[in-house]
Amino acid sequence: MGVRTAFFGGGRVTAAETFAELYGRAPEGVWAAPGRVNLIGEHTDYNDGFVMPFALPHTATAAVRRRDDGVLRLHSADADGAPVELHLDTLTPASGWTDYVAGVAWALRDAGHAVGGADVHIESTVPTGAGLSSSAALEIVTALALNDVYELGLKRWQLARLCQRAENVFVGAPTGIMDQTASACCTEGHALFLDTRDLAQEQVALDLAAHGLCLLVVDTRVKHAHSDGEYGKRRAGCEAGAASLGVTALRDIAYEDLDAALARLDDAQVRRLVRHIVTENRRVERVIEHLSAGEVRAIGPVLTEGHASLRDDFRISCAELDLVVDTALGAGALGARMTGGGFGGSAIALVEAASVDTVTKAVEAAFEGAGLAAPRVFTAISSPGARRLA
Ligand code: GAF
Repeated sequence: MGVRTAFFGGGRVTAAETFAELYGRAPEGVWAAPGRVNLIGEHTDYNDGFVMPFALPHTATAAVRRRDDGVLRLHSADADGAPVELHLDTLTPASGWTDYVAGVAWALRDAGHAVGGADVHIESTVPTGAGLSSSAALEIVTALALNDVYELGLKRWQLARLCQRAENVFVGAPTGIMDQTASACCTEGHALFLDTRDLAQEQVALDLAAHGLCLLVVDTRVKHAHSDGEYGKRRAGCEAGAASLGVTALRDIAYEDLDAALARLDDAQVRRLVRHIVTENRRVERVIEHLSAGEVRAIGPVLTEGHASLRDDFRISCAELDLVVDTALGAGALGARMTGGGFGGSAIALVEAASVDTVTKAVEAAFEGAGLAAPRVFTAISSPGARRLA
C-alpha cells in the first residue's frame, strides 16, 4: 500500500521541465492528486459503511504525454536511473512504485477504454508508508491524466473505482474505496462524507481554524512489517461476520441491533470486528451531527472513542500510535486517534490552536524518551482534490 516516492518541493514547473529533459519534448499537461487524512470512519469502507476523509496539501504530480505504440515509460523523481519501459499488452506487477501507475493503465484497458501508451514523470510530496494514501494519490493522478489525454470522459467516482480495481487486482492489496475517492473527490475546506455502498457524497464544511482549532497529524514513521496480511485478515473476518449474520455487509447491522447481533456470533474475534464496524459507522454519524450543529470541539471525544475501538476491538494499533494518542490527550488534546490502515503510520489529534506547541513538544519528548526516532508532526489543512495544473 506504500510507494517509494518521497520527493519534496515538486510541482508544475519542476515536473514539466524534468519531463522535457527525460523525454525530449514537452508534456501535454501536468496533473496533481492529493494524499488524505481520515477524520473518522476506519476500516468501514470494505463493509459498505461511512468514511470522512479530507485531502491534504501534499500531492502526487504527474507530467504526461500520450503515445500510441502501446508503450508506457514511467519515471519518478525519487527513483534512480532512466524511465522504466513497459508494454501495455504484457503488464505484470513488479512489486514497486510503477505498479500503481501501470495498474491504472491495466484497469482502464481491462474495462474497455482505449489507452495506447504514455510517457509519465511523477513527483510526490505525500509521505510514504505514513497511512496518508501516497499510493492512491499516484493512482488517481495517473487516472486523471489518462482520462484527459485519451478523452475518455470518465467521472471522478468512476476513476476512483478503476483505481481501486488496480490496487485490488493488479497490485494485490484488498483495500476499500476510501482513499481513491478522497483523492479524486475531496474539495478544499471540506471533509468528504462518503457512503461507500453507493458512493453518495456530501461535502461537509470543516474550518477548524475559524473555531480556534487545529488538527495535528503525527506520522510515527513506523510501519510494522506484518501489516499487509493483517489488513486482509480483518477484511476476511468482517466478511465472515456479515455472512454469519445473514447480511450483505456489516453496514446492514443497525447500531440499535448491535447487542442482539453480537449475541448471535460464536467467534470472539469476529464479535470484536463486528462491534468496531457498527460503532464506527455510528461515530461517523455523530461527528456529522456535531459538525452540522457547529459543535466542533464535541468531535474530540468521538475521535478518542474511535481509537479505543481500533486498539481494543479491531486490534490494529501499535505502541507508537498509542503513545501519540495518550501523550496528546495528556497534553490537552480534545481528541486523538490513529488514522488509516493501522500498524504504524499516522495518528491525528484535535487541539486548541493555542496548544499546538505544547502538544507537539509533548509528543516529541515522549518519542525521544521511548528511544524512538522523531515523529513528523504537521497541521492538516483541508485542501483541493485531484486537478489539472497545466
Ligand atoms: C487503507 C485502505 F486503503 C482504505 O481502503 C481503508 O480501508 C483504510 O486503510 C482504513 O480505513 O488506507
